Amino acid sequence: MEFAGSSSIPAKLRERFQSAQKVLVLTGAGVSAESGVPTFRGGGNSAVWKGMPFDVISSAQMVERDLDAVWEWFDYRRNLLKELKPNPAHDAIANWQDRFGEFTLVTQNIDGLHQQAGSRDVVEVHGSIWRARCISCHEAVSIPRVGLRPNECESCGDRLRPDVVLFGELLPPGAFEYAAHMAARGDLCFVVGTSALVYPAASLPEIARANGAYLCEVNPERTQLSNFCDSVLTGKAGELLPLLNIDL
Ligand code: BV8
Ligand code: ZN
Repeated sequence: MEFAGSSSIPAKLRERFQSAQKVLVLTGAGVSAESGVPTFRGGGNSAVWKGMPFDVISSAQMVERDLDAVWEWFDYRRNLLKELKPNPAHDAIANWQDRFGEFTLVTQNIDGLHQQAGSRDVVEVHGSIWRARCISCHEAVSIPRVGLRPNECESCGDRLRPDVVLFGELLPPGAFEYAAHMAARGDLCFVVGTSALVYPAASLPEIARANGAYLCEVNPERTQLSNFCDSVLTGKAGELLPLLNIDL
């Protein structure tokens, strides 16, 4: 395993980066931290909303119990996001999509910043804060950046809920299966800005490594995945990822 300070990219990783054909990137809240998006677990404590830990307010049960409270939580986060822009980490990853024979970007983030940076075909395994869906006919509708969010379903008139995957809910049909399939085919897998604690998303780097991919973690802190990695870049994604695009 090679450790790298913020300045240098280990030769082995750079070699793999230059020879890779099939690359998968998994991102978490940390890739958006330098854009000003609060992470869930930073500085040792986890996000709390009105006294509720985030995995309580962001849970299937809460939609049953109090959909208005769930909307309040996501409305608050959407309003935060409106002013925020992608950072150099998003830009670097967007730049990679045309560099490799096969490239797959899987994100746990619902903020849409990868797409804003120009990334195409982003696999949003936990949904998007910029969409709502009907609680009965499941028709999805996009939520405008400006103006009010729609309140009821145009097709059946029933209530809408955030089109995000809440704790205790299944991931979007086929999203995880596709991501797992691409992870198993990859020769290089980056895990950027995630504590890798939420499943099944956290199993993707394990699948990639188990199928022979070179695994690189980018994170200022160690995670439960670090010991599992071939390379660990300790630092901020916005500072480190652009270094990989510099062809020595
Ligand atoms: C499900 C959307 C089937 C909503 C989210 C197996 C074992 C144990 C538990 C389970 C299991 N399988 C299922 C479970 C239950 C649960 C789970 O995993 N629980 C965990 C807590 C143990 N999983 C589920 O419920 C999933 N569904 O399994 O369905 C099922 C159905 C019924 C019953 C059983 C099973 C659905 C999970 C999805 C939930 N929705 N998001 C919302 O956003 O509110 S999860 C949400 O939290 C995020 O999407 C993300 O996945 C997670 C937060 O993690 P990170 O993104 O990694 O963020 P975090 O803050 O933790 O870490 C940030 C990292 O960045 C840090 O390491 C930090 O050091 C680093 N960083 C900071 N700055 C930078 C940086 N890195 C780089 N650069 C920087 N500048
Ligand atoms: Zn409907």
